[in-house]
Amino acid sequence: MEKQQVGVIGLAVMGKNLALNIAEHGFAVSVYNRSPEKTDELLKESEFEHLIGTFNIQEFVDSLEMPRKIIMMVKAGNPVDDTIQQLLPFLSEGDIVMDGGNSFFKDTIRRNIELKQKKIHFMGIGISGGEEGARNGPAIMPGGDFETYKLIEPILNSISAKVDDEPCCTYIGDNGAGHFVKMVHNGIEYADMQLICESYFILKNMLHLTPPQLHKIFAEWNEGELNSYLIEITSDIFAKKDDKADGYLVDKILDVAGQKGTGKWTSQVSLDMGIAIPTITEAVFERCLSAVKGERVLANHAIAIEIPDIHIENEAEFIESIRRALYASKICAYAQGFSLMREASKEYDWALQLGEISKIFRGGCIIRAQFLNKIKDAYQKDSNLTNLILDDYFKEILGKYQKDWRKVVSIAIEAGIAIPGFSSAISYFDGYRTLELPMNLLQAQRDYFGAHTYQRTDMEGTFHTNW
Ligand code: NBP
Repeated sequence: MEKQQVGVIGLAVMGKNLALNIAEHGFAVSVYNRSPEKTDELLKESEFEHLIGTFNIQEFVDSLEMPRKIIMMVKAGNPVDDTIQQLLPFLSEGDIVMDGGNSFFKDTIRRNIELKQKKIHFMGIGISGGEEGARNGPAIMPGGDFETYKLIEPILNSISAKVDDEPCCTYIGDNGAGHFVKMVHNGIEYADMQLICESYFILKNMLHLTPPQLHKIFAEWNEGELNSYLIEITSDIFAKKDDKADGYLVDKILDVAGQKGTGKWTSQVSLDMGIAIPTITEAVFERCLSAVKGERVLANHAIAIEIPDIHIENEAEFIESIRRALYASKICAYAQGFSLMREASKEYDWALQLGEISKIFRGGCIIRAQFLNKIKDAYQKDSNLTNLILDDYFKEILGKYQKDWRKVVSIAIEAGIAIPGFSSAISYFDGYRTLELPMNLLQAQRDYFGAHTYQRTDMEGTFHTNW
């Protein structure tokens, strides 16, 4: 029997759709899943003769041409190690094992080393776009040896999303680079979603807008510089009527957010590296805060404070100010994510091409947005750009929008509306551009209680004072 070109292990939402996508692009695919029901299900759904099901690991591996190209789409964590262990006895030198799940990049670095010792090529491949992306074209972030990447590039390019006919797939860097970039993508996604939710929160609570009105506003925003997948789906969400009761579905959904961990990892890694990503981290914290609904209900009853009722004179003007505040905050959130990637590139010697990364984020993935073209342009102008907010375009926008941004943040705080994303973003902007922060006092405090020493502005050296 002729051998198959690619194998996919793990046929839950992502693996199933990725296998169909690969088959649709003409590649002969073998699939395998631990529980056979999912394999049966996929075979029933598939219309491709060159997509074949296998029901044990040996049959799966034997069905593939050499060097074998195997994409794992199993749950991140131990299942990835388990699957590798199950594959190993049947693999040959030079075979390529790819992990397309959301693995933690340090696990990917470890697996890369372990498999290299066994002469198996291991690639950590970030795949973004959820179910729809996996089926119709995701953004793909491959990390590992460049030579191995070249062997799988034709497959990855053909199944990826395309923007202006260019594949949303590019080699990211060695070992864990692909999974690192996918992790930061998700961190940025957390912040982007949080900022959109805060805009909604202000519009809903201060202007008392209804879902159809919100639908219209977000649809209009999607026509301009905020144009993005997340704004588009937000507009759609506001239009959705409840099919179980009267009204709109968004109003019936419990305000408790879930999370799977990639946002948390991004924040944890940023703390380890000492890079400030407050807007991304606030987005993680806000999901945590939302999760303690019981405590929040108690607090709501216990804390009876008077909140001023603020009347907005010019609604249209205020809506435009919120749009500007959202765009400015979004720029800061992306600047934070890209700063983290810049630092990681140095720390792990990945030589990340931030312009190329912003290019592949333009299609397939959840944060796809017109605005990524501006990030691409910024890095094309200066590949060593220290921080996105120093680029001419972003600098100009932040300068132009800062008045509205400040107004929205202060009115929302006055009105008792929690906006951790907006306020952390503007504090990041102000902190980053401020010549003298109050850390002179902090250094004095540290020296006072812990003899931690300090430096002076007027002389060289390290000083300690007996306070
Ligand atoms: P899940 O993350 O829900 O994982 C389910 C798959 O893992 C099933 O095929 C399951 O097999 C398999 N599996 C488990 Br659990 N333990 C295993 C083990 N010990 N050995 C072998 N297989 C095992 O699937 P998903 O939502 O399709 O996501 C797959 C990967 O892609 C994850 O890393 C995820 O984080 C990532 N991702 C997901 C999305 C998304 O939108 N869902 C987007 C981007 C990336 P079984 O059927 O036998 O239980």
